[in-house]
Amino acid sequence: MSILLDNQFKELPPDKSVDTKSFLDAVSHLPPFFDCFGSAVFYVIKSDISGNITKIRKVYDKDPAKYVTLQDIVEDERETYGAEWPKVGATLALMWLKRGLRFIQILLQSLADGERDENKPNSIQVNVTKAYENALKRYHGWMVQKTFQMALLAAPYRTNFIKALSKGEEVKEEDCLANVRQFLVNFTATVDAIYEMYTNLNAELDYTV
Ligand code: CIS
Repeated sequence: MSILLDNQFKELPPDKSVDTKSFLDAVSHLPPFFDCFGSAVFYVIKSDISGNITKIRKVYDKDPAKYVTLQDIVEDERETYGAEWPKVGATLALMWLKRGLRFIQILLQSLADGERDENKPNSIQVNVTKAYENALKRYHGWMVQKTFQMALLAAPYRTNFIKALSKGEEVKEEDCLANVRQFLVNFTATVDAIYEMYTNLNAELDYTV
């Protein structure tokens, strides 16, 4: 069975609010996935994403009835933190987490669309680079961009990546990509909704790290 279909995101309601508990449950399956890549550079990414998730969950666990949606958390922190907001708390953690999720969305969409380097058909570097340039590069200074270059060299081959998405089973590429397309429906809608919320609440920042 596919890891992606085992961890589908929930369909959004008409008001596009994102249920905090379902969101946290879905994204918590992401960090363990990095263990199958092997290279040390992925531990850095894993720990960054895990830190974001832990920070959001800590706020949620304080009062689940109050923080039913992600927007409840961000709006509450706007009141609580005043001038410090939005570069603080779960608002900051979600700001960065959504960029990582956008990266994954673009990467998976690019694979599903069949984009590839005809000279290196078993490489996903072209897909990873597209995702990076669209989702993360503008927020990264020179040093972190170098870290990306290292991660790119350690990127798995397409066949291994697809096998990992299929829990190590041998599956036809086309079957796996069909699962990817199905996963992307609710995943993309969720990531889009979080981006829209940050724009509407004026919570987006564009500093570089
Ligand atoms: C397959 C090849 C992938 C190559 C990936 C290359 C990615 C780019 C590498 C750049 C290295 C980034 C290292 C970290 C940089 C951080 O400095 C930066 C800023 O961090 C933030 C913190 O998060 O800084 C803030 C202060 O300014 C705060 O400290 C904040 O933390 S807070 O607020 O919580 O305290 N962070 C970033 O730039 C974010 C980097 C995200 C990178 C995401 C890369 C994802 C790669 C995924 C590849 C695998 C795809 C797998 C697809 C599906 C798997 C399915 C799994 C199950 C289903 C789960 C559903 C999601």
